[in-house]
Amino acid sequence: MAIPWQQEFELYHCNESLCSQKARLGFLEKGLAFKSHHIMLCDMNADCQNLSPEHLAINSKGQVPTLVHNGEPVYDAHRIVKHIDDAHPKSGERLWPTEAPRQALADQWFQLGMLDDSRRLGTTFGTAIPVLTLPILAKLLERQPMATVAANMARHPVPMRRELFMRLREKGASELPPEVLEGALDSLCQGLATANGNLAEFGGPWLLGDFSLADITMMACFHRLQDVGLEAALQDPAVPHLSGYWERLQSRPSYAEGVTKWHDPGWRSAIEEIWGIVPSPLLDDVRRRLRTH
Ligand SMILES: N[C@@H](CCC(=O)N[C@@H](CS)C(=O)NCC(=O)O)C(=O)O
Repeated sequence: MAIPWQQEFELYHCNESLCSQKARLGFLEKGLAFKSHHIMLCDMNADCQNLSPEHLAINSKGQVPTLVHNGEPVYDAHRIVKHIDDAHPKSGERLWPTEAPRQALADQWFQLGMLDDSRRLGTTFGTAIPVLTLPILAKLLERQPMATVAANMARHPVPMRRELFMRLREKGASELPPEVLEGALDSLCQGLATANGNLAEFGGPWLLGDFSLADITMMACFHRLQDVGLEAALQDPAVPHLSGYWERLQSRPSYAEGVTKWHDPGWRSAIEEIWGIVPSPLLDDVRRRLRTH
């Protein structure tokens, strides 16, 4: 189905969405321009642009990001980044490794880091990060009247998300089944230990030696760990390669341009209200688990 378009690349994305950050980082690292369509999400703000009929015609799940490439939609952040890399291999960074052994590892991170509805929340690195974000979403939903959230969620096309967001609005994030949080903390630590191992194996400076899509995944995920008060886990002696790596990621121009420039005042004030400047109460647990991986 062709979607109306004006520029080669048009990106439907949301400022603080982790998957949107990855897509924007991909464009910045490739040095490619895109026409921006900013879509406010129903779990962040009562505007709820992701569930408008116009947006559902572009993404039937009501999710961001969607890339429209010459009128053809491409879904899922990692697929979007790989797609633009394949379309313009010579522009900017080559984001998909060219040699077979690194390709296999890039593919592992592609799967492991993805926010994928077909996997249970918290069972992979990519689905663990959103679990840790639930307190922020609960705070943002709490600021919307119950009736508004109920009316918006009634038209959410993905039952799992509809139920999750309603539950967050009604009960907050603390009602999460304990095994989901347990699983998420374990998957997070497993992912951090693997990343630390990759940096040791290839000698850096990037996850697989040269900069790649896997680093884009990490940049967005580490930024989110900072949002949820768990950034100190990246300084833990059990994962000694991560702190320098995180500094290098933050010093790339794409980080400011694709991530921090898009900070949302509502999101930022929710973080302040929940954690302030203190680390998350989960930090000790994360540090303990890092030692066992
Ligand atoms: N598999 C998709 C997941 C996209 C996704 O879940 N996006 C979130 C924001 S990070 C979203 O649109 N949430 C709003 C909703 O589900 O209503 C990807 O990797 O891009």
